Amino acid sequence: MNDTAQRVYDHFQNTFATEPHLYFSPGRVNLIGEHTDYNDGFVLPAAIDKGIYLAILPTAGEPGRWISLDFNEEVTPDLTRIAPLPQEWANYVLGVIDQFQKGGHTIAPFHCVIGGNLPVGAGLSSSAALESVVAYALTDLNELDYDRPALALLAQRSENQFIGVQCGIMDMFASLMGRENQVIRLDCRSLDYQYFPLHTEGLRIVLFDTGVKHSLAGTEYNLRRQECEAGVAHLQQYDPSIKSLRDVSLSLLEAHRGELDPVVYKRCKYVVEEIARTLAATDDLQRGDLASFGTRMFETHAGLQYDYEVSCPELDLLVELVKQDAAVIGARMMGGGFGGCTINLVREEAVEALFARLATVYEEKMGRKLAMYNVTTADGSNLQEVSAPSVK
Ligand code: GAF
Repeated sequence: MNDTAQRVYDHFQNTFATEPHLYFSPGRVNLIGEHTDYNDGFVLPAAIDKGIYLAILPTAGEPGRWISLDFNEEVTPDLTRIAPLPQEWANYVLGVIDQFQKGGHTIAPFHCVIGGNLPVGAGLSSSAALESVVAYALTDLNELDYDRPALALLAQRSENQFIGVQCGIMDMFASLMGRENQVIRLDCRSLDYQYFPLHTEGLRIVLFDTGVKHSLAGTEYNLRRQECEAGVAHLQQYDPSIKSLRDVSLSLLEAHRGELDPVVYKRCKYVVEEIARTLAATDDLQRGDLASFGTRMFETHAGLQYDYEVSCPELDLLVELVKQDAAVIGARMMGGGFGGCTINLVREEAVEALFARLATVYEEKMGRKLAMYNVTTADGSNLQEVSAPSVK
């Protein structure tokens, strides 16, 4: 077990004087296909080796105590009357239980300890990892009949309904379905998926963390979704078979540009282009054409910066600084936006020097420290093998 897993396990043991089950769900990166999931488009994520650990055991009937190591908080929720709590992290757990209850299942009280090694707010999907680990563990412990894609849908509904973020399916799907050394090409409409090996010999996937998360992220995210829906609602009069931006061609959009609010037009243009770009980028990967793949990453960033307007000065600076660097094949902001990380494809031998250069300029211009994470892909949600109990 790694340090985090051990810490979570030991804390449970020390608090409850008994041995829990230990589950893990990973965070994710997304190579390309941003803000396409809730438009029924395609995404290309992979699960990573960092995420959330959950030590859990049903109680003998008494109310369950839930402990978050990262937030240093404890709650004892009443599962017979589920209502949001002031402790935000606990709502991600409650939202999942709420969905199981809506599906007709009774979830008995449990004790749990939660802890992670995923930087919170870095855009690596710590909330989806938490929802996924709870959904997976409760399914396993209660022998419920949900497969992994069904759990991803359940976790997405819990975030939409209980947390109020109208997110798509990508993050939960990647967390539950990830595979070591593979990226997932997911059709977010049908949930058809394929695994692709990542042939990036000589290259590394590197994340540069801005260390910021601007507060408008949640509201702007939901607004983007509404703007996309407004575009779809207008274009449906010309083609009633249109259900989402996935069904809109660039030529149809251009033909009706003048009728659309200019902001709605820009949002739709980005999404329509990004869906096509993601498919083309997947072909690049399969052909091993990483140069073309990298160029598309830069194009995605420009679209997110100027048309979708979900970037921020910190992310833009980090992408700008690597554009002319021959060691960087491609780079862009990743995830919902307004902070978090950029994802970069970098020649292995140049990673350290690149980080040193960026960190200096970033601190000079933004007055903040830059963090770097090297990404290792990993398997999705699982029950952890627990080494001999470490008695303290
Ligand atoms: C966030 C959301 F949770 C995802 O569903 C996705 O829309 C992403 O932003 C943008 O691609 O991570």
